[in-house]
Amino acid sequence: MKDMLEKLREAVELGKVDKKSPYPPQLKDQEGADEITKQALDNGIKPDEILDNALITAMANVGNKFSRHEIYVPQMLMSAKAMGKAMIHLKPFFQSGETKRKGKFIIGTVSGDLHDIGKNLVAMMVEGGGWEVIDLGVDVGTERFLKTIDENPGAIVGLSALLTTTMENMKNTVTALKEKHPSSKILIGGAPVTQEYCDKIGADFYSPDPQWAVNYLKSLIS
Ligand code: B1M
Repeated sequence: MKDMLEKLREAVELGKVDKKSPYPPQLKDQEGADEITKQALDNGIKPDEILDNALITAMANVGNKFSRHEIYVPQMLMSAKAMGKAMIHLKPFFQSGETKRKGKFIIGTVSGDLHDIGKNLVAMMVEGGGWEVIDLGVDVGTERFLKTIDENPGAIVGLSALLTTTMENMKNTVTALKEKHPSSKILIGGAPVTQEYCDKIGADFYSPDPQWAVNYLKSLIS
């Protein structure tokens, strides 16, 4: 079982999407994230174990390699693609939590920021926790968030940012949302975001990972 997770971690880290993918050349004709994830599930490995011990680990390694200039953007993209392919198999498990919706959750990656892997994980986990998720995607400007809250009064808002440069846009969005909807609850997250930053920009909650986000939403209705 451990071998399978290790194989999956390697496939994602090297950007091997599926068997027919010619990239990377050293894994030609070998199974990729698509097939290995399916096998892992068929062998009874739990989806959260696959996520934590293979996929998230792989992406962290990818990030470290990128920082050390050992890989570049195209390689990162292939890893993200492989992770996305694996997530297609995991998604139904995260979504099958409960049928009755607990409320609405609007989520998006802030303006100027195209990273969506973490945001998608949060969206998936929150949906699995029984919430209706309105996913606005990436590069979402303040106006779009405002319009969506207007259309969904009482919805909780989640903002994700992965770049230090787009954290400023997160701040602007939080300020505008709080100005127009003072009682709205705003949850923020993303690799460079911290509790200190959350306090500074006046958001309601900082979540370092999807589970904290789910727990926070739960706390709002209990
Ligand atoms: Co980019 N990138 N990237 N990138 N990328 C980072 C973030 C970076 C740290 C890499 C590095 O330099 N080491 C760096 C940012 C540096 C900084 O700002 N100080 C960086 C850079 C510089 C860039 C570009 C500028 C590169 C370039 O073009 N020169 C460019 C910017 C594009 C843009 O956004 N305008 C860019 C592009 C890309 C790709 C497109 C190639 C790809 C994104 C693909 C995609 O998302 N579809 C990519 C990737 C994959 C990464 C790394 C390697 C991985 C990010 C990721 O998905 N991690 C990343 C390095 C790293 O983080 N190790 C990096 C896995 C994901 C599960 O984690 O998103 O942190 P994360 O989410 C976590 C938590 O943060 C939390 O839950 C998740 C699970 O625990 N969370 C929330 C996230 N959002 C949340 C919201 C919440 C709650 C929790 O509530 C609402």
